[in-house]
Amino acid sequence: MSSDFAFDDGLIQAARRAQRVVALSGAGISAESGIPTFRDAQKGLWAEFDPMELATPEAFERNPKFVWDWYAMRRQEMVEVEPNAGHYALANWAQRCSDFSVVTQNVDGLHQRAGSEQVIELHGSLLQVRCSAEEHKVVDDWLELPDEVPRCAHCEAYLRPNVVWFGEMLPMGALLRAEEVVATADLVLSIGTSSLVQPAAQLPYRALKAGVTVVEINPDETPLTADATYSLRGPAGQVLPALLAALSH
Ligand code: BV8
Repeated sequence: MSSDFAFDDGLIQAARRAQRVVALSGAGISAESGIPTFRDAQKGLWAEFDPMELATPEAFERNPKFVWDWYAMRRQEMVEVEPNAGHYALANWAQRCSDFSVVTQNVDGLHQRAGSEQVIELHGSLLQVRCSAEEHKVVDDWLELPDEVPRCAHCEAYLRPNVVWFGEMLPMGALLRAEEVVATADLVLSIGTSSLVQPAAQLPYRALKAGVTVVEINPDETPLTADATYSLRGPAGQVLPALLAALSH
């Protein structure tokens, strides 16, 4: 595949040798699948609301139906989108490594649909719903009601999306595992994230501190750009397939 990306030889050598690879991904890797990032304008009913305000326990407390419907709309959106070349490139890259982990901030499940097997979801999953009162009680099916939020069949509390809201702790197991894999990797890719949301934004710095090569892939600069070992300015759906192709030349 011809590509107009000329990769630094040092990057190609490091990526060719890397057997333990970690891909950290943010909303930007799903942008080319048509899913708006949190920085893009929201659509419809929620257009004038900042997602950072909506993705909070306070918003759900204040207006559970409004927040529930925002997630129901985003879940519905998932039915119509597909993984893109960036997701597939990561799934293919894993074939040439002994250990390839995806650590994602995304809740859209597209890495799994593209065939990635080791996926750590730091912020939960849009496709899952749980009881708002019983912490880890994921509910497989529920009845969508026109005028109210579905309730837990067990305890009658509202159901809620099984995602991590702002101000909520990340699932500890996922975070610990993510910290472990980045610190013991040969190569870390930071793809499509504004590197602003904590504690996910700390992960590339853990890798750098452990002497691991960190490659950022983003059309824009981010707070990580100055510190990354390499920073590639471009969309993940083009850069990742081109980088993977360059490894097999
Ligand atoms: C916690 C699930 C602590 C929900 C998400 C003040 C008040 C309150 C909290 C805080 C505060 N200051 C700091 C905090 C902590 C807060 C935080 O980091 N805030 C920041 C923003 C200031 N973090 C938290 O609250 C976390 N929890 O800290 O708990 C705690 C301690 C003790 C006890 C209790 C609690 C929880 C954070 C998780 C929030 N949930 N998602 C849902 O999805 O609805 S985060 C959500 O927003 C996304 O998952 C994503 O991670 C994040 C950012 O979204 P986007 O901007 O859309 O995406 P991203 O940042 O990845 O940017 C897109 C990038 O892609 C851009 O750079 C763009 O250039 C690039 N791009 C675009 N196109 C492409 C591309 N790249 C490649 N290819 C392309 N084609």
